[in-house]
Amino acid sequence: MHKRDKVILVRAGPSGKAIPHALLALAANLKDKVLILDEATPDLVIKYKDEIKNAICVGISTITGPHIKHSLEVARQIRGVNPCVPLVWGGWHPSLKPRQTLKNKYVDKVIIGQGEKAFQDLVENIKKGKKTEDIIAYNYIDKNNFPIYNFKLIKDIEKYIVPHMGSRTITLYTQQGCPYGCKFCAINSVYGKKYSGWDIDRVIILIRDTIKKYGINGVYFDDDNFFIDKKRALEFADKLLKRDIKINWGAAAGINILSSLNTEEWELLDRSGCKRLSAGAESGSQRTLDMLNKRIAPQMIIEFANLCYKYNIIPCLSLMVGVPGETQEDIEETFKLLAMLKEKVPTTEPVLSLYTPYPGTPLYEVALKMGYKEPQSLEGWAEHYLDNPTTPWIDQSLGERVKKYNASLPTQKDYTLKFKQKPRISVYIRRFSRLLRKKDKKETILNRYFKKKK
Ligand code: B12
Ligand code: SF4
Repeated sequence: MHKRDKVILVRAGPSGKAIPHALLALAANLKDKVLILDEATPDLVIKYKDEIKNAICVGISTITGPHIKHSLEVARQIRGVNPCVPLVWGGWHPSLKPRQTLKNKYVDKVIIGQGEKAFQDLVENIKKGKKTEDIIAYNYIDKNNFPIYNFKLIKDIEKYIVPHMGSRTITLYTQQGCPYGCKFCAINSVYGKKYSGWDIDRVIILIRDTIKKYGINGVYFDDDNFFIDKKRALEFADKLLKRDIKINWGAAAGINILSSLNTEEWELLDRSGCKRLSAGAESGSQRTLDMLNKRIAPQMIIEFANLCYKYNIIPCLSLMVGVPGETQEDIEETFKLLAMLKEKVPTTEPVLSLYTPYPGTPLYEVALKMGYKEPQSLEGWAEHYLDNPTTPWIDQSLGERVKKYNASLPTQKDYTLKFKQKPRISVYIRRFSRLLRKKDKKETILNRYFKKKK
């Protein structure tokens, strides 16, 4: 008989090429050997059946939505290979719906919230044959428990290096929690309003090492809002310059915070290599923005996009329609804002979605009152995703309108062409042509990269 010697960690379904931050964080705290199965499929389970037969336990990470379907398929296959292996579920969905998740026959334990320490303790208990609670929650945010980027744990690191911003961009995650309380967002229901982030020196060291080891030239921060602590974000930009680290970078950012940056601070972002800022603009209607507790005004969204344009940064804006309580007028305001952005700041990359209620958010309660029916099983949650309206106040035609809008958006390449043909504001022509030359160069590197991969 073989010794049970490995912990298997699973993220099933497409990942958008984001590094499996959660799995790395769990793995970094374990004393045992770890096998990470990312973008796991039932076939991959067969490939690693010997490891699964000898596993101590399997940790499965999932968010709400189609990932659950993939996770269940993989869990079923794992059970087929090893009927006794404990299946431990964690991540956003199990954290938000622990009891319901536990009812599923492919779930033995659920861990709520940050899993590093809780999972480590559970694995030790499983090894010793000790009984534990079925739902485990260590309710804290602890920055010492943040993901350690031991990339060696990932079988094929090249898979996560994407041709984006730089020709070789990687995603990193350096903060957890958020003190703001946007009413559609789940974050506060798991972590309260606590927030913590890595020291910037640690982020800088990691980037320097990753450049050396993997030749990356772009970093995109997967943090919910890189600018929660404005001082920290600016310190990052400043230290990149001071330490002469040449890299393109991007991050998600709150428009409320970016609106308070002065000229010097915007220039610092530009000089440090900031190339992309993604922000939740959410709506063109002040009434809706207030309902969402966004702390911004439509005018601030336009100003943000303009400032990005001025400082050579691509503004990516996500917006939504169909928020509970929205009127037709509010919805039209959003379409008007999108049209205005297209006209005034054509570099803007907008994405429009239908509002989707997520459990644990304040608006979710409103949605339930307005007739939204909650899925009653883990399988039911697998059908819960954006643009699949199950909300009675959103009619089919709004869904069609959103789809049509998104389909009408030019690709990034089209934007490039637009700028080449007719730069809008003369004073920026020089800056942008510089940027475009770089972009052209990037595309050839990109093509070569793909050819090489083939
Ligand atoms: C990066 C990111 C993305 C990336 C990559 C997603 C991916 N597939 O990995 C992209 C851009 C593709 C994305 C898309 C979407 N996302 Co997203 N995304 C994030 C973000 C900002 C970071 C995720 C991350 O890597 N965190 C870092 C790790 C370290 O933290 P963690 O995942 O929470 O893991 C910890 C614990 O949860 C726990 N844990 C996690 N897994 C496990 C497993 C086990 C066994 C255990 C014990 C513990 C455990 O321990 C970990 C370490 O502490 C989160 C917000 C957040 N703060 O996490 C939103 C978030 C996960 N996304 C969310 C949503 C809604 C979406 C979209 C539906 C939105 C959209 N606009 O389209 C899509 C879904 C598309 C898809 N099919 O994946 C929601 C999910 C809410 C929910 N109920 O599940 C979140 C929470 C945002 C929010 N604030 O509400 N997303
Ligand atoms: S949407 Fe962003 S800023 Fe708002 S609470 Fe969530 S993480 Fe924080």
